[in-house]
Amino acid sequence: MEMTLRWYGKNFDSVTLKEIRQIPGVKGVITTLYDTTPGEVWQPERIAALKKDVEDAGLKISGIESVNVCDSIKVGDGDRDKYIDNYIQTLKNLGEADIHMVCYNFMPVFDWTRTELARRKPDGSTGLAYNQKAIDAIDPDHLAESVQKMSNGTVMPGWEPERMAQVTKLFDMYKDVDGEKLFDNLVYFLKAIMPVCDKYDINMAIHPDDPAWSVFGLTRIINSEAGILRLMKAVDNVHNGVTFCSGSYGTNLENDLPHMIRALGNRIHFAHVRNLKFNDTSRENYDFEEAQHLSSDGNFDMYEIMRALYETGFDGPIRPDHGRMIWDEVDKPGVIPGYGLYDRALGATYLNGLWEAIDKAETRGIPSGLREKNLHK
Ligand SMILES: [Mn+2]
Repeated sequence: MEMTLRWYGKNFDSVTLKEIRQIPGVKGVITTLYDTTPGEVWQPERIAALKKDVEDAGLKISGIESVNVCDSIKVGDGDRDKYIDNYIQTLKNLGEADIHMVCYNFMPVFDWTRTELARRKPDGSTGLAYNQKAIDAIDPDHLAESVQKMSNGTVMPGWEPERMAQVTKLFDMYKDVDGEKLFDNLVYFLKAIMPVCDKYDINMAIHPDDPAWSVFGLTRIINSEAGILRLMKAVDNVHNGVTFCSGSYGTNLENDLPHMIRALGNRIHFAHVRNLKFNDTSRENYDFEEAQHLSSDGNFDMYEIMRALYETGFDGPIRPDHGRMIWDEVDKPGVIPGYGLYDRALGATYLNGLWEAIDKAETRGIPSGLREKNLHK
């Protein structure tokens, strides 16, 4: 595996490339052209400039998160072939720039959904959280006001007031798109882009729905083992692969994360590894918050997740995922919720430690006599 950090680009991210390079074991970044619109072709000179920024700092581009897929492709309207051609051109331009991993998602209208961006924990740090009651209190006819109230005035990415007028139109676009239609449109898109991925060896890595169920009546399909394996089979090409995001698949406790990793095997091209802490798992008051990466701080066994990745021979980029805000970082201008420096750096270090321990136990071996003796203590 290759440890990386997500970086939004020098005009958008409060974290600098110099800071990222100083995190032990981090050699690359996962980045994007944050100010492009879904559907637009990424121009070679802009990709080259981004690459130069990263390489001048002594790092490499380990992959793109994300090249977003526009709504025409997702709903499969009359413009989709035009936008697929644009997407193919973007992939070609990335391939020419020696970039070989592209993360994307196929969620209608909204990307990830949380109800709080800064829930305070007992130690004074803050993190993102989800509460079902807050979601259920939203009146779909007054989405903008409800969401603002819900997030205490902080605006979630993708929920900006100026986008809200558009959102009503978007909901309308998706009103006849059920799970089967969305799946067919995704397969259509993937089949169309596989030739350029084959030519440039680009690994497409679909990000799961977050949370792992449908929200606001919009259908979502990439949120379970059966769903993702169905997609792998429908377009059976190694370049049709997965971003394994533990914090997204893991929102549904029925998803057995290590089992999913082993089932997906070499189709995992990118990993987001983070922990969640569940406070209530009843249907009406389902509540979880993003926890520190450590196993003991949340509900996931991080060792088992890393061990499953190790055992499948995972060699792609991996990154710690959303971090908490600690050490007063929240006051830094431009800091993106979940994407501060410090807690993600701690996450990277912890994941590197787990990986080293797993690797050394495997490659050095533990004398079996000793193992047995300890087991029976
Ligand atoms: Mn993720």
